Amino acid sequence: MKTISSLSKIIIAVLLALFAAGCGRNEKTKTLFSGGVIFPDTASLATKEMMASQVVPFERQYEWQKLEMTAFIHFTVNTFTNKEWGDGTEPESVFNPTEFDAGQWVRTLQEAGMKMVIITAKHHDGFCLWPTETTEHSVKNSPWRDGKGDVLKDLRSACDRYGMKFGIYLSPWDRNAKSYGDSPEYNRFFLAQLNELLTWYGRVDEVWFDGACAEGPNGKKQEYDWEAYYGLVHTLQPDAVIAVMGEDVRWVGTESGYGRDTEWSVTALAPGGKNDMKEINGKLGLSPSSPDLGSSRILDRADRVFWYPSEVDVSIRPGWFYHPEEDNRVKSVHKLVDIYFSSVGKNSLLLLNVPPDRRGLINENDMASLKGFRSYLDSLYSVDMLKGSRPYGQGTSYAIDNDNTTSWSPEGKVSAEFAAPVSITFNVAMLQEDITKGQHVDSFTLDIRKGYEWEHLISGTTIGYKRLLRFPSVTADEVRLNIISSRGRAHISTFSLFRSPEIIADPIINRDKEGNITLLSESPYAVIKYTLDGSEPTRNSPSWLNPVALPDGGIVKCRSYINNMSDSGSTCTEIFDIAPAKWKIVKADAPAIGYEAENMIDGDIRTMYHTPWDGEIKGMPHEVTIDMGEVVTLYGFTYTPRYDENKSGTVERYSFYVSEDGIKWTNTLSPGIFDNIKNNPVKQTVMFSKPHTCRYFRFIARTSINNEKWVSIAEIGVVTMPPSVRH
Ligand code: FUL
Repeated sequence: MKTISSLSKIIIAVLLALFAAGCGRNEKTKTLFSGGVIFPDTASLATKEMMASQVVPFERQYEWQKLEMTAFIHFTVNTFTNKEWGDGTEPESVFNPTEFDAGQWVRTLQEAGMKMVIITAKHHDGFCLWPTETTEHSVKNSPWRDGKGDVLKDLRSACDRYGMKFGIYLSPWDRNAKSYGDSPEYNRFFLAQLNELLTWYGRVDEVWFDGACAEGPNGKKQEYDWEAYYGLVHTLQPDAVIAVMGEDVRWVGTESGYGRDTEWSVTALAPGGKNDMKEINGKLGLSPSSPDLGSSRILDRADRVFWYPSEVDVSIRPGWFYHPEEDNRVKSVHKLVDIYFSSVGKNSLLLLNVPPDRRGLINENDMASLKGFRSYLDSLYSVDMLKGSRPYGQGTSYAIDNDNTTSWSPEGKVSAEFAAPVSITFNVAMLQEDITKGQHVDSFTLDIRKGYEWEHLISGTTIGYKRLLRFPSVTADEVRLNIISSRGRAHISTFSLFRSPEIIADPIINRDKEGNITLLSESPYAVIKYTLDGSEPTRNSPSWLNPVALPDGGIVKCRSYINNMSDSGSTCTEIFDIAPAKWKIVKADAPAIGYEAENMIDGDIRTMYHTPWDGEIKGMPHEVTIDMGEVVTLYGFTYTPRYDENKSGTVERYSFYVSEDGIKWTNTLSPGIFDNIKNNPVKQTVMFSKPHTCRYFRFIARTSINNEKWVSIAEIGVVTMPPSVRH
């Protein structure tokens, strides 16, 4: 932290322009609606907005929101089979962590600032991490601790040791249970599992029901008894929130880590999985991924609203489970900080997944990123420059809460001033509403005054539980918060200003079609040091100046240095296979204009091949055949989904053939599926069970994530490096 400079008076004027005049008048008698409210049939939009602003969280939702950051642990047979979704046929014998230590997980996560740990007690493969009495498919039939181990028990006692809350993820979709699809029987089985989890391990603070299910059109159709599931949780663990396919906590709608800019915790989206709720959402055309769930435009069409706050779940690695080839792809401190500002800073709770490895430990690389993340946060929040200052001025009503943070509920158009003892330079603002009184603010701006001139600093929309804003450093004599519009009287509980430590952007590693590597930095004046032999880049490594040729593939590691080489960012790694320099498209369905087939072999993930989506179009399957121009040994292939936000045409089911002569073809694997690509559309690497010598390959897209007739491919690539070299 730099020191705070010369003494000056900081005045913060709060201008409030509440759109509904007089709405605060009855503040003391205002009715609050816990959890949600149904509008009267005749309600006008203004009435709906007012009623929506009176919706407040249930106590358990409020307690949950205050945690801000929680952790996910994805751990099961997939950890050992290297899969994202097991199919339920995995033998129990594969589950055998060699150095299992739940204490190490909880200590690491607690030190990183997480307040709860949620474990995948059972993922889609059906394997239970606790010695359940409901199935044989559990730890008790694994070699781990001779079948005497219980992951949940160890986790529970570690949570007690480190003062962490404890949550469970139980996948309704179960690919192992024989009864799955026989609805009443499976519901009984699921309730029995839930009952064990909610009674054997003490207090549970979050129950996470996943919505995923990928059984094909001919697969089993299970009707879940949500009513009974929720009822059991409420009876056995009344303080636990039920998340995602639950009624208390909403999935933000993406697994990228980035929440909405405008995030209302009061939504027209109806919570949970029950049929009446699904019907409401069907009528409004809403899903958790809809861009807008709570604006006035949506309220206008809705007949009720709910307190349904958002949870941003994201993995510290590309996948949810541990994969050794992702050891180099752990999110950097820079990325984690970015995610923090886009989740916690946008009225959401961050649920960060940190998957233990095959030893049963959180990997060293993940620990390093978490450590850096925590020290960033400590440094960011070390000095609240407005701490202790209090609003004053005519017409201001205010209160100072126990934390000595600023809390005020101005009514009408008033100005309030804050006095701080010293002048400040800052680049982060934090605002909070007291959500126990509802969410009100719809838009606001911050202004600063330097000398005699006021200037606009930044605008924002919703605040909610917490809003963080970042901007280039400013020094100001006065700061003004303008509430531009609000659903009734605002209740601002915190207004703080901080100075963020400098954080070095990750270098971006690109390779073109010919195989030339370019390294880019967003940090001005950064010097990028790199290596090509797998070693860690240091000050003494070569500096990147011009493109470096890497047509045959290899490993690029690089790192940005700033401040005369005294500070550096995280190491970024990219493993490249052979460049598509000699590749030719032999066959591909005609592209939509501007989305040529060549785009999928140009090394640029920002361009894509896309088949037409309009008019008379050819449906699935779409087939592409590529001539690599030379005979190579293939160990697998890669598919990179389109880069933009719109994921339309992303492939889900596929086949992959190879050929030496372009005439005789070999099928490399039975038709495959990119597990979880719909929610987590990252680059997919598929390894074959044995290598194939070939010059041509054929990728057949059989279905896309939303069953569209068209296909989109940003890049298609091959794996010619044996797995032993890649890790
Ligand atoms: C998804 C699942 O399918 C993923 O495997 C992961 O568990 C994620 C948190 O939720 O729906």
